[in-house]
Amino acid sequence: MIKVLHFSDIHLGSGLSHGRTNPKTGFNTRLEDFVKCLSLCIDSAIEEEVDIVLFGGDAFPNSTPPPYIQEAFATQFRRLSNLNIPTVLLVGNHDQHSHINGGVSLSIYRTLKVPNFIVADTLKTHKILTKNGYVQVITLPWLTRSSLLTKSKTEGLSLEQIDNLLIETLEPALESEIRKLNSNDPTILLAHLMVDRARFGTEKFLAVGRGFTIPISLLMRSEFNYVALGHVHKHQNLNPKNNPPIIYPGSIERVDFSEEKEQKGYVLLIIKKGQTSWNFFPLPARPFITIKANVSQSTNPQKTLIDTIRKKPIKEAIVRLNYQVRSEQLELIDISSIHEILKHSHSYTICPEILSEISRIRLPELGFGKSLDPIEALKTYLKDKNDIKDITDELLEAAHQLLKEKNEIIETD
Ligand SMILES: [Mn+2]
Repeated sequence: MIKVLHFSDIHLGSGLSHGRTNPKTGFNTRLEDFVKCLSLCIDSAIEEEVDIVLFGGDAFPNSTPPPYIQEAFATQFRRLSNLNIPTVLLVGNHDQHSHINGGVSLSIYRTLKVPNFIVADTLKTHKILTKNGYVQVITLPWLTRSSLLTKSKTEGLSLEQIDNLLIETLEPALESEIRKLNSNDPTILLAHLMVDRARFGTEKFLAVGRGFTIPISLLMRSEFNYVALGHVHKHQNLNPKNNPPIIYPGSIERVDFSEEKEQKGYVLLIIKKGQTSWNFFPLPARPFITIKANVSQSTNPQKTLIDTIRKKPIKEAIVRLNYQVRSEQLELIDISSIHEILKHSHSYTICPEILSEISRIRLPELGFGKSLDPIEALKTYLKDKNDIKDITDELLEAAHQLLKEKNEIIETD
């Protein structure tokens, strides 16, 4: 029997703008929130006496975190090393430097030869001895187009063609790792990637327009006892039949408002005689609350706004207040009293949206309930701008270029 703790997407040091300096420690409170959730994961690994810890990638928001954030990360992971718990640190897209190969922020653990630590930045099978025998972990870090393909192979191809070529190259490489496996040992695939079946929020496919995705058929293999994923911040099991479970544990703390409604946590699993059972354990991530109010029809917008805020459990939460108001109502709102109420939250932002009748009439194509792609929206905007008519084509060309670059960077989750 092998017991495993699987967690991912720590992103230590991100979202600091939602925090404030803790006067007792001098650290940003959001860094402390993330460290708390990380330390609870490590506590659990130790208390449950797991045989191995698998980290699914994205340790920090980028590949060059400041030393005090590196130190906070190392202080927690060191507890695993002290107890000789084998730990695999997989390299995610946020851990990679755009010009250097390998996971820059994590490679220090390899350089220092931290006992029982593996930094995984290549497709490789690791045969790891735990206190309960061998485990085979195939590691698949975040793939970039340049990591598998040479420039000469991709020249003149569209992004879609390059993605297809990437999958065609990955498939036999993964197959060759699978054929080398020992069928008697528990086997786990640990991968940082976007699977075509991944969802986030409500029923919305994450994959659309976000670059390279892997077909789930590549991961649904009977040779695997468990597929441990990283990258998508919403916890989900992509294979409800559990043959094998294909799990995103999600991030351990809320990185931004897009994760407002998601539960955060980690996964504990047991592989016993080829059968895998797993459980998701929630972490006490700080709540994010969006308060929406439309006071444009209210005779007492101040009261409407305060009543709306008072209905929400804002204490200790990160709050954003979005309200719609007509410009002539602005003087009816005493913003300092709104600040006074919101001060009971952990932190807050106030975003008033001033409704203007004129702009709505002028651009009906951009009206409520309509959606346009960015290029169409820009064209609609430019149609109305006589003063910049002569550079319309250049602006559109520049927009196309920007969107193309955005797709190439694939800096998603
Ligand atoms: Mn990622």
